[in-house]
This record gives sequence, structure tokens and C-alpha cells, in this order.
Amino acid sequence: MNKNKNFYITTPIYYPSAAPHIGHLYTTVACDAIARFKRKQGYNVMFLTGTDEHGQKIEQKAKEAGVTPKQYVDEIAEKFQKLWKYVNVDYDRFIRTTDEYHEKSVQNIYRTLLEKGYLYKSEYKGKYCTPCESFWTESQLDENGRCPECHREVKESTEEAYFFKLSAFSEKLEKLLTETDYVQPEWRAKELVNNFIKPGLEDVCVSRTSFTWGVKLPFDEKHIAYVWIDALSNYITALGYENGKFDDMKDFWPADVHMVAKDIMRFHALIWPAMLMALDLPLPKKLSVHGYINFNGVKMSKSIGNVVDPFVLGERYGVDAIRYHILREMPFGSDSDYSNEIMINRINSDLANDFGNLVSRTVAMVDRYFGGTLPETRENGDFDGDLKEMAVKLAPAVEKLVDETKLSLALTEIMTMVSRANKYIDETTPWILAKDPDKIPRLACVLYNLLETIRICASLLDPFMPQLMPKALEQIGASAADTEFEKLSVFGVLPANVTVKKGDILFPRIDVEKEIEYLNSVIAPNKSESKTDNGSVNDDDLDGAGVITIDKFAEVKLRTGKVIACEKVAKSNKLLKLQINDGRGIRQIVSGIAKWYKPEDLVGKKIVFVANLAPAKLCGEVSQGMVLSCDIKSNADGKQQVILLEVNPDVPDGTAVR
Ligand code: ME8
Repeated sequence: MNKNKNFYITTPIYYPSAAPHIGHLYTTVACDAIARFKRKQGYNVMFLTGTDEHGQKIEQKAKEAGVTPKQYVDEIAEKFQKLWKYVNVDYDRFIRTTDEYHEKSVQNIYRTLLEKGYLYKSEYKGKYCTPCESFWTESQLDENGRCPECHREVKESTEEAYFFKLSAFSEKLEKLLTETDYVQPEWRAKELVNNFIKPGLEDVCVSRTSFTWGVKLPFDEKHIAYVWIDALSNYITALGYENGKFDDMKDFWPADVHMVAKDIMRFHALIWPAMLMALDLPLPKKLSVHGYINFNGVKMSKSIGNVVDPFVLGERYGVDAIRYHILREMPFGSDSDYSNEIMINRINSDLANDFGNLVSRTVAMVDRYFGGTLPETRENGDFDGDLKEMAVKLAPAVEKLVDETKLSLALTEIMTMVSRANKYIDETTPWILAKDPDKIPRLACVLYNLLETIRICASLLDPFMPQLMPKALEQIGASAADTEFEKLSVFGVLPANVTVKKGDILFPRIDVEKEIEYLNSVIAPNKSESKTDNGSVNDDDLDGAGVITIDKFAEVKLRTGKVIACEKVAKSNKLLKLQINDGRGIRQIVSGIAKWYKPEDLVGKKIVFVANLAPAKLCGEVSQGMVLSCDIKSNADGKQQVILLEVNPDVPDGTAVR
């Protein structure tokens, strides 16, 4: 047992500018599952989450909403807390960067950095992306001179500012990334070394004077702390670092796991360790970096408008099924694609058919053949050895995968055991044994082995699905003591004369078609209607002859984009409605090419479109641009044919075409 051993795990603290969505859910539920798993193993766990509430973006949003920044963040921080409660996220501490004790620590951190010579005053000249709260150097901007993260415009910015000497830690950071396993998966560390350290680390601008919503620097009050220094500090201020509110640094620092998505890896793998080195604090043990949950190939985010509401899904299918689905679908370190179909099929196959069915069949058989209580006389037989051997190896295998934060693989491992148990039923055919009075001891043994396997599987699934697994365990007659972690590598823990208790169906089967229709009507990708309506657009407009100057041509903005979804326009047999990832988000373009292309043929194509064409409505559908195509006459029958202009798939979305 690991009594007295401490374990500290953190999620990022979320920006309150976005309503929580299923993307946010992933990191937090993943950390919750790990925290619950470690508690089950007897660790003394500190699980931290919270909200990141300062910065220019929030100041602006509050202004737009006509409220003070504090009123604005209060409301949204509450939404996050409500969501976590709803999905059974059992955190130990929730930090808000507007909490007084945190602000005090941040001021102390700045003071220490200054005293130790890691801060200096200079002038900041550079590019600032307001939505990402990030400064970028010229060389880091994307091919269009925009923010490399969100591809929005960046602002030229010059102001007096304090700088953190990140460059002084270059060598140490390279060592951290190349010689330790701090960043997981490992290949992500290589990405950081090549993209940031090799080209030369630059010092980071860590104060702003152009807005006021933030922590004032104690030695120069017109300066506000850079929101990332403020935010990253939360991992130690929440333990009481330099604030006196808590006294948990000695027990929980360094953190065992920081979990983040790839977009904020560089802050956690470069600036954060450098700050800790500057403060003479030990470094966290692991930074686990996961990919995005995408919707139709694009990162799920509020700004793109493709947000899936966890409350809607939870109401429909139960919170446990949603938790299971997102954790099971995300491969370690890479992106996963969300779709209603994938989710429903996953719930049906793994939870309703495999796990749920195993529990209900087994309990029903104990009920039917033995009136709910197994007799103590049992007889071993074929197939038992294989089942037992696999069952006792399960907990150590899952433990290893959870420690490596490979939760999808951990769940796969458990589900393989569940399938094995279902196969054992087919192999041992209890319904045939039940017909022969001589075989009753064998039947009792088979059912006992099934109950034991379910005990192990349900106990290991409990951190992932904390609402229903206790119910499953209750149905098979397991007591709390039977589910203790060290008993999960032992077969034969349930009492020989165990009594089962029939209960509700754990995961009802979902009617796929009906549900998809329902979900598509309530959760859909961006359908933002443009306010401008120019009436119909004539596709022939561009055929007009006439010479134009280069300046005139330059007015037309052509860009590349990927078709991520396509369907026919309901009221037309000519028009197709394309959803295009234009590098900044999704735009809808309606095009008269239905005669030449089937919708499914277009998905995945990299095309060129006119990006600054005034939006128009075609058959009631907004079209935000126009795709380029070539009109040709077919050699075969002389009929007109339209071929879309395609570009090399390697060209990034949103690239300007000249
Ligand atoms: O970056 N798929 O906050 P944030 C997977 N405040 N994960 C996603 C996701 C998606 N589609 N969308 C969001 C910030 N996330 C800073 C963090 S930490 C000191 C400061 C998750 O609200 C993912 O974990 O933009 C990502 O790292 C986090 O939300 C960022 O949330």
C-alpha cells in the first residue's frame, strides 16, 4: 500500500472567456480518473484545477458585456465549477487567479525573480496576439504573418516592459527535454527542442502597461504581470507558495503530473521549468501532453463555433458514458475526432453490449439458477485457468498505463478482459450446465468466476466511471472491502456464497439513427449567419472579360482551405454546401457543382477559394466566398464539365494564393 505517499496532479487553469465544452472536459476528466485511481491505491492525492482570470482579452470581453472584469469572471468560474460537479470531477482544490492569496504570491515571485537578477527592464517591440495572450517574434509568425497558434492578426506593440531571462536557461532546458522524460510523449520534446531551443531561446516579455486587469508588479505598479507568468504560478501558489494561505508545498511539490493539450505545451516545457529553476524550486516530474478533440477535423473550440455541450450529452446518455467515450477515444499524445456516430457506437458496443451485458447476464443467471445466492460447492473445469490468469494480471497492467497517462490503452485493456469474460460464457455454456443436476457445482464455479472477473473490471473502471461502477459492484454483491486495490490482483475474494442483487440496466442500448438525428438538430458545427445578404450571386461573374491592373487583382484575396464536410442544399439540385477549414475557422461556401461532384467526393480536398467575397445567400444558405474551378468541355460528349482547382495537400489551410 502507498499510505502516506503523496500525489499531485494538475489540469491547466481555464480561460473563463469560453463556455466549457467537451474539449475542456477531456483534460479535467483524465486528471480526475488518474486522481481517483491513485486514491484507490492509497495515495494522498492533491488534484488541482481552476480558472485563469486575468488579461486584456477578459478586460475587453467584460467591457463588451457591460460588466466589470470581476463580475464577468465570477459568472464563468461558476459555470466551470458547475460542469465539474455535473461530470463528477472530484478535485481537491480550485484556484482562481483573482484569489487574493494567489495575487500575493505572484507579486512575491516577481520580487524574487528581480532580486535574483532574472528580470530586467527594457522596451518591448514585437507582435502580440490578444486572443492567445502571446507575444511572438517575427520568425514565429505563420506564413501569412499571423499568430502561429490561432492564425488571427497580431498587433505591432512597443512599450516599456520587464523581461524574464529565459535565454539564460537554454542549456538546462535542452537537457531537461533531451535527457529526461519530463515531456510525454517523448516526440513532443523533440518538437520543442527543434522549434524553440535550436533557433535560440529569446527572453520573454513578462509585463504589460497597456491595460490594467491583472496583478500589479510590486516594484513598479504601472506594470501588470504577464498573464502566463501569473497563470503558471498557480501550480505552486495553490499549495501555499509565498502566501501563507496553505502549507502544502512540502507535501506535494514537485507535482507528479501536469496535464495539458499541445497548444500550451511550450509554456509548460520552457517558461515554467525556467521559472522554477530561477526560484530554486524542484521541477515537476511529468508534463503529459495530449492532442485535441476535433470536430470534423478542426479543434473543438468556442471561437470556431463547433462546441459540443457536455450537459446535453450527459442528460441523454449519462455522465459515465461521456467520460468513458472521451477517454477511450483519445490516443496518447495525438488528436481524436469527435462525432455523434463514433460516440453512440462506442457506448453501444463497449458499455451496453460488452460490459453492461456481462453484468446483467451473470447476475440474471445467479438469480435464475440459484435464487440469487451461490452454493459453496464448486467444481473447477476447462477455461478457468486462462480466465483467472488474465484477470489477476489486469490490475498491474492498468496501473502501469495509468501511471504513463495512457488512459485509452488502460480502458482497452479492461475491455479486453470484459470480452474474454463474455467469451468464457460462450465456452462454458451455463444454460446447458443448468439442465444437468450433476453439473450444478460446475455451474456455480462458472458463475463465481464471472462475478470475480466483473469485480476486478468494475473496480478498475470505477475511477473512469464513478457513478455507475459502484452500482455494478453492488449488483454482483461486492462490498467496499472487496474492491480495494491490492485485492484486484487476487482471484477468489468474493465470499463463496455471495448473493447478487439485480438492479437497473447500467447502459441502455441507444437507438443510433434516432439519436443521431436528435444530436444533429441540437449540436452542429458553426452555423453562424452573416448579417450581410447581397441577394443571389451569379457564378458567371468572374467570366467577365476586360483587363485589370495588378492592384485590382490584388484586391481579390485567394486562399487555400480544406473541405471538412459537404452536403447537398435541400432546395436545389445544383448546389452543394461545403464546410471549409480556412486556417482560422470554418466557413461555409455554397457552390453550384452538385452535377459534377458527390458531397462525399469533396471531403478532404484542399481547394482554393475567394476569401473576401461579400457573403450572399443561395437558396436560403449563406455562402462566405467562392471556390475556384475550371470549366471544360468533355472530350467524350462535348458537354460542360467542372473540375475544382486543387492544391497540394501539404499546403497549410489559409495560405494566400497569388
Ligand atoms: O490555455 N481538445 O486555457 P484554455 C482537447 N488559461 N483539449 C482541449 C480542447 C480540445 N478541443 N480545447 C481546450 C489556457 N482543451 C490557459 C492555461 S495553465 C497555466 C493556463 C483543454 O481555456 C486543453 O487541456 O484555453 C488545453 O490545454 C486547455 O483546455 C486550455 O484551456
